[in-house]
Amino acid sequence: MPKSKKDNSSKKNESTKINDLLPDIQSNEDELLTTNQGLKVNDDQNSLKAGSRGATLLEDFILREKITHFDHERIPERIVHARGTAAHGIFRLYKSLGDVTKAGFLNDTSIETPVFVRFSTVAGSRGSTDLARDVRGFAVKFYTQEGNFDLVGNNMPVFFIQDAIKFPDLIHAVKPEPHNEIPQAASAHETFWDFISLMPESTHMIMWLMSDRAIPRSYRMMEGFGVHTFRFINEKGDSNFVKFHWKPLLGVHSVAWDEAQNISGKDPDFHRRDLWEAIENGAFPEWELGVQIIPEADEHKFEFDLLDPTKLVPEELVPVQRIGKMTLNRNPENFFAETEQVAFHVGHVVPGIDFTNDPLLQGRLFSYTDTQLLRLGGPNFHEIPINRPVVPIHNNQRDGHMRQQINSGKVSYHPNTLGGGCPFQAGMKDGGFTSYAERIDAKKIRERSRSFFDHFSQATLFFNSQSQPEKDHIVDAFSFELGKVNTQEIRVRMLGILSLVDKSLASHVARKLGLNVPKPEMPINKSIPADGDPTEYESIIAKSSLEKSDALSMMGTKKDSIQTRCIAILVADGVNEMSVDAMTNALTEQGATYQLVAPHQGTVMSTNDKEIAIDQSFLTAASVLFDAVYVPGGTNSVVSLEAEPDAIHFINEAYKHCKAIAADADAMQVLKATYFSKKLPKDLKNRKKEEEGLIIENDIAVLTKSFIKAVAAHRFWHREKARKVPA
Ligand code: HDD
Repeated sequence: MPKSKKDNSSKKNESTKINDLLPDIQSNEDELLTTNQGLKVNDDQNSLKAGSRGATLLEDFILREKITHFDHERIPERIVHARGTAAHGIFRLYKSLGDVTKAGFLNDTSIETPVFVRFSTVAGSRGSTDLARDVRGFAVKFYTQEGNFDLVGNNMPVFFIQDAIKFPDLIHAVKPEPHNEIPQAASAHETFWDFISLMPESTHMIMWLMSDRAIPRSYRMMEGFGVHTFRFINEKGDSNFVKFHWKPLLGVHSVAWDEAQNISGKDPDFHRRDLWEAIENGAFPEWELGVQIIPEADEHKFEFDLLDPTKLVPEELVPVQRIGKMTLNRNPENFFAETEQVAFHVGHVVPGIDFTNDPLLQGRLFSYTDTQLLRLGGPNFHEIPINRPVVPIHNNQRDGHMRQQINSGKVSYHPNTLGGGCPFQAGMKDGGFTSYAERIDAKKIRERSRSFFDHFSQATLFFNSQSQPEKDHIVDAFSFELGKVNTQEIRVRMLGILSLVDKSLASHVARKLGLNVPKPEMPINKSIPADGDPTEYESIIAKSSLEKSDALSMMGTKKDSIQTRCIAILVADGVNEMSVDAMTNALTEQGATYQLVAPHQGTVMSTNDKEIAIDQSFLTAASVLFDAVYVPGGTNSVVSLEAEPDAIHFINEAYKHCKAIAADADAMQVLKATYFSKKLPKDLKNRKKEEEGLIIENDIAVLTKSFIKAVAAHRFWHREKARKVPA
C-alpha cells in the first residue's frame, strides 16, 4: 500500500446501517472449527477412508459438507456491471429541500443517512480489468428512515438508447461476440460498431464513451449522474423535474489511453485497489450531491425533450445546486456478502421522489427486480443484510427460498379482522407513498416521439466543449476502436455519422483509417418513427443554441490539490536521504502518498549510511501505476539509476504519459539518459523557458513547491504532440 506519513487508519464510524450489519459480521478469531451444524471438527484435512490408502467412505459427512458447499459457491454474475467494487459511507444534507421534496433525508440537515456505493464497468466479466474503455456504474443505496432509495447512475449523463426495449440488443452488441467470446471488456469490435452505426440516437453517448471520461484515473475522481429526469414531490403534492449529479471533491481526472492499456496488464485491480487503499488510509473519498430543478411549467421550454435519456440539461441553462455531501469511510467486511450481493433498483424510491415517463427509465423499473430473482436466487433477496433497509418491514408477503424472517400469527392477507387489520395501510400523514397523479390522455401506440429525434446537436455541443487535447483523444479513440473493426461498411457508416457531429472529427478519423468520409446514410430501422420517416439525415439535423458548455470538459476541473496522488521516488544505494525526506515530508503534508522504487527490494543505504526501506523494485512497479516521478540526488544512486534501463524506461514512460517529473539538480544526469534529454535546461543558472511539468532544482524548497503544483495540474498533454516515444 502506498505510504502516507499520516496514520488515519482508525476508522470507527457506526452508522445505523453498520450497526444493523454488526450482528451478521462473524470472525473466526480464537474459535474452534465446526461444521455448519455447529459440530466441533477434529480434522478437516483428511477424508475418512478404509485404511490410510483406502477408498474414501460415503459416510464422511465432513468431506461431503465441505465439498458440497464449495461446489455451490458461485452465483450468476450481473448481466451488465459484473465487475465492480463498493464501500460504505454517509450522506449529509447542507440545506433543506423542503420546498420541492418531502423526502425526509433531503429535508432534515441533522440526519446522517448511511449509504453503500458500488462502482463498476459495464461490459466486462467479474474478473475483467478495471481500466477498460467503458462507462462506469455509480450506484448509491441510501438507507433512509423512510426505506431504501437507490440512485442507480453512471459516470456519464446520457445513455446509448432512448427506449429500454433496445437494451438487450445494445448489450448483446457490446458483450464479447457469442461465437468465440472475444473480446473481453472492450467495445472495439464488429458487433458493437455494427449496432452503433445503425443507431443514430447513440451518437451523443458515443462521444462520451470515446472521450477520456471512459478511462477515469480513479473512481474517486469521476462524476456521477442519475441520467433520467426524475420528479421531486413536495408536501403539497407539487411536482418539479430533477436531474441528479455527483461532483467529486478531488476533481474529474482521467488517464491516457496507452496508460490504461498498460495498467490493465500491470494491475487490473487498479481502481478497486485505489478505492480500498484510500479508505484504509483515512483519505475518505467525497462527492457533493447536485440537483438541477426544473419547474413543471418549463417542461417544454428546452430544445430537447426532458424525457429523452440521450440528452443532458446543460448547466448553463439550469445550474447545479450542491445540496449535500457523501463521504465513503468504510470498506466492506466481505466482498461477496456485500459488494456481490447488493441489489440496486431504480424503482427503490421514497416519498418525495418519483418517476417520469422516460421510456428507458420505465423499462428499467421492470428489469432490476427481475434480474435479482435470478442472480440472488429468489424473492427474499431484500433480506440479505446489505439489502435490508434500516427500518422494519411489515407486509403479507411470505415464504420463498431462504426466508429469514419468522412472521408470527396466522394472518397473511388483507383485509383481515383476525389480525386487527394489520399491517395498516399507511396514510399520507404516516408517510405512505402515493404515486404522482400525472394526467395521461393518449393513444396506446408503439412509436417514438418526434421530440426525441435530434440525435446530433448535443453530440456536437459535447465535441465543441472539449479542449484541443480532449478532442485529439476522441479522434484517437474512434480511430482505435474502428481500426479494430474488420468490416469496411461498418467503418464507413460510422464515418458518415461522425460527419454529422463535426466534419473535422470525421475527416481526422477517416485519415487514420485510410478512408474517405461518405455522405451519411439514414439506416432503415425502427429508430425513426413510422409516420413520415425521414430518409435523409438533413431533415432531422438540429443545432444546439449553446456553442459550448464548460462543464462538459475536464480541463476546467479542480487542479489545486495533490491529495491521495501517488508519487514514485526512484532511488538506489547512495541516495541522498535529505533529498528524499524533504520531498516525502512535503508530499505528505499535502495529503499525497509515495513509494520508494529501487533496482532491488529490501533496503538501500543512504549517503549517511542509513538504511532506507524500499517499497517496490523496478520489476514489480511500473510508472503507469503512479501519478508522478521524483529522482532525488546522491552521487552513487544517480550513477546506478542512469545505468539502469528499467529506471530510464520508467521515467520515459511517465514523460510519454504527460506526468510531472522532478529531479534534484544532482540527479539531472539520470534525466539526461532519457529520450527527452533535449528538453532539459543546459545550464541551471541561465534557464530559458522551461518545459512545463519537468522540474529540476537545486533549492529543495523551490523544487518541492513547483513539483506539488505540477502534480496538481495532473497532465501536460502538449507532450503528446511529439509522439516519438521509445517507452
Ligand atoms: Fe442498468 C445494473 C446503471 C440502463 C438493466 N445498471 C446496473 C448497474 C448500474 C446501472 C450502475 C449496476 C448496479 C450494481 O452496482 O449492482 N443502467 C444504468 C443506467 C442506465 C441503465 C445509468 C441508463 C440510464 N439497465 C438499463 C436498462 C436496463 C438495465 C435500460 C434494462 C432494461 N442494469 C440492468 C440490469 C442490472 C443493471 C440487468 C444488471 C445487474 C443488476 O441490474 O442488478 O437489471
